[in-house]
Amino acid sequence: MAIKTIFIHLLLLLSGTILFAQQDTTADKYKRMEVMIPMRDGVKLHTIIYSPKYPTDKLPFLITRTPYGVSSTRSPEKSDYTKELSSDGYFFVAQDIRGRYLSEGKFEMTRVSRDKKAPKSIDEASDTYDTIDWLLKNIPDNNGKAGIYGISYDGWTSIIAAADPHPALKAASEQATPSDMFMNDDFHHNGAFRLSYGFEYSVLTEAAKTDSLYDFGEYDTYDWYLRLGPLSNINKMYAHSSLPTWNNFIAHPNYDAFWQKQALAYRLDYPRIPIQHVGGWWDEEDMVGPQDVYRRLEKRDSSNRNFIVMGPWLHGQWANGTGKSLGNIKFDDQPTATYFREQIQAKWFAWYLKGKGDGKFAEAISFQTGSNQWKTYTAWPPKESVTKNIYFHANGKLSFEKPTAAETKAYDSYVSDPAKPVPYRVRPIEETYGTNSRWYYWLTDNQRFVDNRPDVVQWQTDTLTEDVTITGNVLAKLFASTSGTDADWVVKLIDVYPKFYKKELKMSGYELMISSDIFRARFRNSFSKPEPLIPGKVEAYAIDLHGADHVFKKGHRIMVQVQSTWFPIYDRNPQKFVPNIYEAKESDYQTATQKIYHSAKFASCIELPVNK
Ligand code: PG9
Repeated sequence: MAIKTIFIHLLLLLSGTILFAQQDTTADKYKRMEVMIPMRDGVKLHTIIYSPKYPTDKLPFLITRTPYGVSSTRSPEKSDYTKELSSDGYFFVAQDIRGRYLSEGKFEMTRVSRDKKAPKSIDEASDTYDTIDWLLKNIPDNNGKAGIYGISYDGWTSIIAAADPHPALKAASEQATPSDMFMNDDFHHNGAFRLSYGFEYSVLTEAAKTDSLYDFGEYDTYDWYLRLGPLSNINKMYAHSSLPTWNNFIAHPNYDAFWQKQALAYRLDYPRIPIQHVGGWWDEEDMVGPQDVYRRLEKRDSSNRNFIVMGPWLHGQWANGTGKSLGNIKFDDQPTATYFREQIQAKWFAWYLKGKGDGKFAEAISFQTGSNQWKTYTAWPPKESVTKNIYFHANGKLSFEKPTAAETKAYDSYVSDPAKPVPYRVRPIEETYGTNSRWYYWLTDNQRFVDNRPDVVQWQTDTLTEDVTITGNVLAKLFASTSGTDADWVVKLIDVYPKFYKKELKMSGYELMISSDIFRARFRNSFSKPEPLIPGKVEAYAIDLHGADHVFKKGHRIMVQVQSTWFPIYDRNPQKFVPNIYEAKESDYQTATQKIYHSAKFASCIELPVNK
């Protein structure tokens, strides 16, 4: 250890800042130090720092900030996520954010921006700023640069740090950040409430300072949530108003200032530093966040600092293992996650923090599913893609031809019953983060499990005679009516494998969701001011199904399914308009007859970004 380092460690030990410095006894190339770093308001944040034992050069910091506890952070060379980076040499810094695990202060879910006029005010950006300031001054042999990275909540802390960066922060890799908790990520999609996730995540982070699971007392939580009845029973029977995030769901049923101020659209102006957005095509939690933030920042990226990487992954899958498959889906033996870590993430930080490499990064890198190939694009969505509508028809047909039928009879109809909601995935529906939970890969479940339910309608093409490639954004344009005064519309775009799939027999007829989402009809005119529907009136809905890069192969078929419940990931819509669904009564929940139109006038379709 250099004399300067010993001296500084001694000072830190005496000041009580260092909690623990590892004895230099192992064969690891990194040594560990545990410190409490003071923030501007006096709160101290618990931080682990791994430094190379034998640095050959001055090194940058790579920081991650998390609510999930850093004490168990392993030496960077022992974790898949950082192994490749570790061989390059960085100071790896992992910090418990305010109020979580061993950090002082109060946790606040996706804390809003501070009031900059108050000098001691704090937010996650100022906490990152103060951390970097401290590191630069107290960790010797640094090169004066820092990068920040992380997945999901840690991706969100990364992008927030980049929104208001310390001058030494030179690059951020936000991975699966949420961007808007009302519109498209963990807690709601288009205003529809993510019940099981919202409740279980509130318990996870707010029942204690460390992660907690709710004890449901049964494995299949579908039954538990159905027995729950109206949402108000969560506080009445279980949470007793003890979970701030749950209480906020009830207090803010619409897209009001509470949600708007948290949204990244409100907090980001232009890319102030280079930012890499990383997401998964089957991310069950924050699939939209990286796509949404990339798109917004791209509009004001005059210095070419904004980049996107999308892979065939579930939430954070790129951090571990090889990424050769996901659920039942295989990627022709390609180690997609390893490729990301070695060829994309490591090169990104090596360039921006050390000047190593050629600094040439593609604007958009995507693992195209179906063809199972990495692709690069000069823009996202690529300019070459052209919009083509694929239309719903009578007798369950789907085709590129526009329907010609008269509107009065041209619809498919089903009865949606909130007492018998469609399960969102194959039961048993284990607790989200519970033992053996299949939550992580449910978006790749075979949708055949619902295709004979009377409350799911579907349309499909004939067997494709040539490949259909879609690269870009998918949009559902639905013409629908209901006998009720509120409704949910769930739309799924599905790749149907051949009936006899010789390459892998168990995949024969598999119905793989490529894009999907839900829309709560009360918000059709405004997400801030819900309005009742008029029973029987046909309304037009444009439902964003987000990005995809997929080849529907020759021999497959394209299918669309529509339904009005997706339970318990989404709460049941009472189907009768009430001012606040979180306060609905049991008697408000009613059956409704839904009609999806496919006439010349009301030509429901999916807008596909077809790429030759
Ligand atoms: N999806 C999780 C989350 C991020 C931000 C806020 C709330 C939840 C996560 O995996 O961290």
